[in-house]
Amino acid sequence: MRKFKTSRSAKLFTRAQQILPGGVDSPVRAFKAVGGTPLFIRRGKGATIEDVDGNAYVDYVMSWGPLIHGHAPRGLVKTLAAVARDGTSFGAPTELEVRLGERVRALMPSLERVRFVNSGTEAAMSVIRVARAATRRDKIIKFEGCYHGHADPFLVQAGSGALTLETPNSPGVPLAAVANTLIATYNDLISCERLSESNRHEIAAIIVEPIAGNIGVVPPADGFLAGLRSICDREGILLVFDEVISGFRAGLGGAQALVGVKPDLTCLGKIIGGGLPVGAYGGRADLMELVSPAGPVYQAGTLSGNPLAMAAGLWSLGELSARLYRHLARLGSMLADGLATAARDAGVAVQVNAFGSMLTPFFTAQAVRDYHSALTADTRQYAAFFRAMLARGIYPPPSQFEAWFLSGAHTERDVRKTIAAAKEAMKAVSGDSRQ
Ligand code: KE4
Repeated sequence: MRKFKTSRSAKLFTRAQQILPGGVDSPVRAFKAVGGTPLFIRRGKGATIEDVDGNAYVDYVMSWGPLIHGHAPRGLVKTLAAVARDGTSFGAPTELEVRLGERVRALMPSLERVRFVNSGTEAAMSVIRVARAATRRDKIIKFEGCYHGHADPFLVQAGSGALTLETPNSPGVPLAAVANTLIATYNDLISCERLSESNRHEIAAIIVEPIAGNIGVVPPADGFLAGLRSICDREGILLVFDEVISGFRAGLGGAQALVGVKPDLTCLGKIIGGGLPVGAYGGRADLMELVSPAGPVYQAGTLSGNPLAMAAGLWSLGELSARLYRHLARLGSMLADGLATAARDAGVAVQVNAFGSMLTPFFTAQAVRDYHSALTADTRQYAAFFRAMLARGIYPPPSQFEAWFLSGAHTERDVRKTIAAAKEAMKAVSGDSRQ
C-alpha cells in the first residue's frame, strides 16, 4: 500500500472553506462521515479518477450514479463539443428536448408526457405539486431513509447525505412545510396501510424509491411495490416512483419495468443527463397536462431542457444495451461476492445488499431491509474501511448510507483490484476492532 500525497487537496480544501460552506457544494462530498480531507478531483477517464495530487483511483461514486458509461466517454465528449459550438442555452424550445422526451417515453412507456428540469430535487418537488393539484389532497407518504432531494416537504427522515450527516430533519424547514408529510417504513406495507386508513381521502401521493439507494442499497421486498399500487388504486392515491437513481440504472426500462408495477408519475435524473445537470418528471398524460402552460400547475426553469444536457442524455440513453446490462450485472455480483467474502474471511460482520450495478456493504450482522436495520451499521467501521480502500487506490462513497456504482467502463481487472484491496482493508478494520 503506497502512501498517497494529498497536500494539494488539503490546500484547496482550506481555501474552499473560505468561500463554500463546508468547502463543498454538496454535503456528502466533504468526507465528514469518514474523516480525512476530501480529495479534489482533476479529471476522470473510464472507471478512474485522478485527484489534484496526481493519485488515481478506481471510482465507485461515479458522480452518484449518472455515469453509467464511465467518465468522459469519447462519444459523449464529441457530442457535447459539437452541440456547444451552436450555443449552450436559448431559453427557447429545441428539437433536442423533444427527441430526449420521445426516447424516455419509448424506454419507459408510463411517461406519456415528460417535463425536463435541472435536478432530481426539482423533479420531486414538482411531481408532488402535480399530484396535489390532481387529487385536491395535501398529504404525501414518503419512506424513512428514502431521499427525494432537499425540497422542504421531503426533509423528514431523509436519507442520503441528510442521513449520513445525522440531519434527516433539517433546521430551517418550517413545521407547516412538513405537516402534510407522513412517514412509512420501507418494505412494510402495514405501515402504509395504517397511514392510508387514518388519513383516508387526504393523501395525494405515495412517493417511493422503487429500489432504495439512499439508505444505502435496499431492494424492494417481494410484493412491496405491487402492494403500494393496490393501496393507491383502492384509496385514489397517486403512486410516484422516484427513479432518479434506478431509472435506466437497473435496466432499460428502469425499476418499473423490472418489477412490473406501473406508477402514475415518475421522477428521473442522473443517467438521463449523462453527468450534466438534469432532472425530469412525467407520467400519465391526464396528470401531466395539468402542468403549465398546458394547465394551471406552475413550474418553470431558466435552463430546463438545456441543449447540452439533452444531447448528453440522448447520447447516454443511445448507448444503453442488453450487453451493457449483462456486463454491469456480472461485475456487480462479482464485486458483491468479493466484498462479502473479504469481510467473512476477516471476521468482520458485513451485509452486502446489491441490485445489478449498485450495491452497499453494510457493516452490521443484521440483514438490512429498511432504515432502522441500516442504522445498526457501524459507521466507524465503514469509515475505517473507506480510508483503507482510499489508501489502496479505490474510491468508494464517503458514506455508509450510499450506493456504490459500477459503469460500462469498469473491468474485471478493476473489480479484482478492488476485492484484493478489500481483503486487506477488512483485515485493517478487524484489527482496529480488536484494539
Ligand atoms: P439532485 O437534486 O441531487 O439532482 O437529486 C435528488 C435526488 C432525488 N431522488 C433520488 C432517489 C436521489 O438519489 C437524489 C440524489 N441522490 C444523492 C445521492 N444519493 C445526490 C448526491 C448528493 O446529494 O451530493
